[in-house]
Amino acid sequence: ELPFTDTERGADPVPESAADRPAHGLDDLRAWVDEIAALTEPDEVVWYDGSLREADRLTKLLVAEGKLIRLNPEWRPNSFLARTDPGDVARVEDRTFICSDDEQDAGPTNNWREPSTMRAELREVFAGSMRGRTLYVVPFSMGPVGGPISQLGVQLTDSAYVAVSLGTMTRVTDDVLALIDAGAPWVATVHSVGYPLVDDHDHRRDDVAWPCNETKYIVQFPETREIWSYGSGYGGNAILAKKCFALRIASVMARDEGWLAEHMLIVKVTSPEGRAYHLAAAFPSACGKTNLAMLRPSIPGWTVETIGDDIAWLRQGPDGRLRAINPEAGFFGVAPGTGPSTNATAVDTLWGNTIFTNVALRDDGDVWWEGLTEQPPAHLIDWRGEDWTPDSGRPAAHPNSRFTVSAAQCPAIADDWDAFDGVPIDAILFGGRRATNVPLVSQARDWRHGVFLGATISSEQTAAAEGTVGELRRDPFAMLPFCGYNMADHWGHWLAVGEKLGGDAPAVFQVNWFRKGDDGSYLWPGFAENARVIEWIVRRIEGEAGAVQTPIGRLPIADELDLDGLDLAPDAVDALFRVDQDSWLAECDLTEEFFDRFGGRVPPALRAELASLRYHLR
Ligand code: GTP
Ligand code: SPV
Ligand code: MN
Repeated sequence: ELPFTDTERGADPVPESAADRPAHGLDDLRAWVDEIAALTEPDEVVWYDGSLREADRLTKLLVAEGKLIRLNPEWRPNSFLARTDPGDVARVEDRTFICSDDEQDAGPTNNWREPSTMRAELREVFAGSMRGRTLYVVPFSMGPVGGPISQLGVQLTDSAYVAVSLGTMTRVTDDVLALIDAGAPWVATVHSVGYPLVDDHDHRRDDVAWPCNETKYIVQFPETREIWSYGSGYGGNAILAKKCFALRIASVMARDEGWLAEHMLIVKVTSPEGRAYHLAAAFPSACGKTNLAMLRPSIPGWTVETIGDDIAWLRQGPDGRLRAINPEAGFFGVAPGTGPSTNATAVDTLWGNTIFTNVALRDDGDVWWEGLTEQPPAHLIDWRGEDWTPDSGRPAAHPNSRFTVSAAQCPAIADDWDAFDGVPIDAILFGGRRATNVPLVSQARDWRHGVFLGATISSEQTAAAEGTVGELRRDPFAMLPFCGYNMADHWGHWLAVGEKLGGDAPAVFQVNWFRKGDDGSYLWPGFAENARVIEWIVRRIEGEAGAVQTPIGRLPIADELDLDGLDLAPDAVDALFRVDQDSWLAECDLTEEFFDRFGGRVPPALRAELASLRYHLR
C-alpha cells in the first residue's frame, strides 16, 4: 500500500492550465490524488494494484454490496453479472465534450465547451461527489508496460466495478508506478458515479446496486491531456483508459507526434502457404470488430489470430512500415449475437473470469443472451431483474449488454499480440453497416483514395450509444464519437502519415457485411464466411487476385471471390456488388454536404477525390 497524505479540504484541485498540472514522479501523483480527494471527499483512498488478490477482494465486496451477482461457479467460475440502472446502458455522446482552447480544434462533430467554464462546472459537480465512498487509485499502462508505443495513465474512481474492469482492460501493476516515479509522463483521469452517500447536512443515504446520476459529463481536455467523467458507471463512459484516453486523448497526442490512434481491430492472418499478414480494420461501434478479430475461417487452410478487437495505436517503425499495437489488455465485447455459430472463439474465451453487464440470468445461475443458443431457456431473469419467458415480447439481454474478459484468455490470441514494437500492418479495412450501395468488398486505388473511403464511412446507428438505432449517419474512420480534434484535420493527418509511409503504406479496402436484398434480409452470410473476403484481400496484397476498376474502387472480378459451398440467393452476388449510378450520385451530394460542414479544413485531396468520383459515375 502506498502512503498518501491528507490535505486541507477546500483546496482548488482543478488546475487552470497545463503548467499547474503535476506531470512527473510519485510525489506529484500523490499530491494530485490528495487534491482530488479534498475536492470529492471520499471516506478513504485505496491504491488498486491489479493483483488477483485485490480483484478477488473487490469482487467479493461488490457481491456483498449487491452490486454484482456471482454466477454459478460450476458453469462460469469467478464470473459475475452486473445490472446497470436502466438509464445508464451505453455511451452518452450528447454529454461527451471536447474542451480544446479553440472551438475550431474540436470541430463541428464534437460538443465543444470553453475549458475554464467547463472546469468551473466540473468543480461544482465533483465537490463532495465521493462522500461515503472509497476512492480507488488505478495506475495503468496502455500497451506493454514500458513499450515504445505504450502510454501510462492513472484513473481515480469511486466505483469498485470500474476499478476491477480497468484491471482487466488495461495493464494495472506496480511497474506502472515505478515508471511514473522514474519520471514517465501519465494521463490524469478522474471518474465519479455522482452518487454521494452523505449530503451537505451530513445525512447518510443507502447505496443502490448501480449508483449513477441523471446528469452526466464525459469531458476531455486535449491540451492538458486530462479526462473528467461524472454520472455514469458504464463502459466507454467510465473505463476512462478506453475510449476517453486510448482514442480521444491519444488521437490528439498522435496528431501532435505523427502517429495514429484508431477505433480498429488487429488480426494476424495466415494463408494456406503459411505466409502471415496483419490487418487492421475500423468499423463503427457494434459493427463487427470483435467478430472479425476472432474469426474462424470457413475455408480450409486459413487461420486468423486475434491481436486486438477495438483500438489500435499505429506508428511508423524503424523499418519504415506502419506498426500497430493493441493498447488494451481485455475485451469489452457486445454479448447479443455472440454464439457458437457466429463467434465460437468469444464463447470459448468467456468460460470464466468474466464480468457480464446487462445480460440475462438463467435459473441455474449461468448467463444467457439473444444469440447464445438458438432456443432461449424457458425462464430467465432479464437484464432489468424481471421475470422473462420466450413470449415476454422483449429481449432478455440489453442490446448493448457486454462481457469484460482478459485478452490473454482468448484461445485465438496471437503469440505476438503484446509485442513491444507491435506488428507490421499489411492492409487497412474500413467498414460500416450499410443496407444499400456499399459493396461487400472493394479496394482503394491508392492511399489517398483509401483516406477518402475512411472519411466517408456512413453506418446505421447501433445500441452502443444513446440515440435512434438504425438511423444512417456519417462515421468517418469509425471515429465520429472518438476523435479528440477536428475530424477534417484527422483526414489531413492520415494523408500526411501516408506521405511518410510512401511505398510502405498498407493497402486499403472497404468492406460491408450488412448489405440487404429487396426482402430486407442480409445478402451475405457474414461471420466465418467473411474469411472469403479476407482471402481475396490477402491475394490482392500478394498480387495474385484480379480486380475490375469501377468509379468507387476495385471490385473482385467474377470467380476471384471463392464462393464454393455457399448457399447464396440466386442474384446475391450481383446485388452485393451492384454499383448503382443514381444512388451513388446521391451519395456524392451527401458527402459534399458533409464535407461542407468542415469548411476550408477539408484537405483539397479529398475534395479532388469526390470530384473524380462524380466524374467517373457520370
Ligand atoms: P464495439 O465493441 O461496440 O466497438 O462493437 P464491434 O465493432 O466489436 O462489433 P461486434 O463484433 O461485437 O458485433 C456487433 C454485432 O454485429 C453483434 O451482434 C454481431 O453478432 C453482429 N455481427 C458481427 N459480424 C457480423 C457479420 O459478419 N454479419 C452480420 N449479419 N452480423 C455481424
Ligand atoms: C464502443 O461503443 O465502440 C465500444 C463500447 O467499444 S464502449 O467501451 O462503451 O465505448
Ligand atoms: Mn468499440
